[in-house]
Amino acid sequence: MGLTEEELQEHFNDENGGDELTAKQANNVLCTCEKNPLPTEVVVFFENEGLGPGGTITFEQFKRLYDSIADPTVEDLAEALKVFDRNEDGTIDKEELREILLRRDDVSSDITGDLDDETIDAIFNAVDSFGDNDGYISCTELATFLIENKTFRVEPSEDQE
Ligand SMILES: [Ca+2]
Ligand SMILES: [Ca+2]
Repeated sequence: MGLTEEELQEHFNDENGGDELTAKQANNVLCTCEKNPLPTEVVVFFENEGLGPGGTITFEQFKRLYDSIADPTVEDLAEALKVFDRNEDGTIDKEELREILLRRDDVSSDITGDLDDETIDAIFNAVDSFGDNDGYISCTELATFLIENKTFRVEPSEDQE
């Protein structure tokens, strides 16, 4: 496991001609390198680098991203998700959840634009009922949900199964 720096650089260059990569492109390269990150891990890395949606990373940053991807435990991911608890109240409210989902899905799919309130409500309730159903989402509940439902996709205006 693990590629040499030369191999990494080659994969990096293949994606965008050696230029900086968006979150989606970085995710593509990670998958090529058989890292298979949770989309949320890439989003958290970009956020911690001070990069919002549309931000791009250099090869140096990509190397650090590559090294940071490692099948996170619930505890690891919950800790990382705290960066999105914008008002630091210990819970992820619907607006905070919306931002995470939008950026995550921008990484893993071609969803763009807004998520309507009904979609956010449905996902919020799904995450909470996956946990303790107390009307709030903790970082731990969200991390558990994202790890247990790796293939979970936001599908606006689709009925829940
Ligand atoms: Ca919060
Ligand atoms: Ca809860």
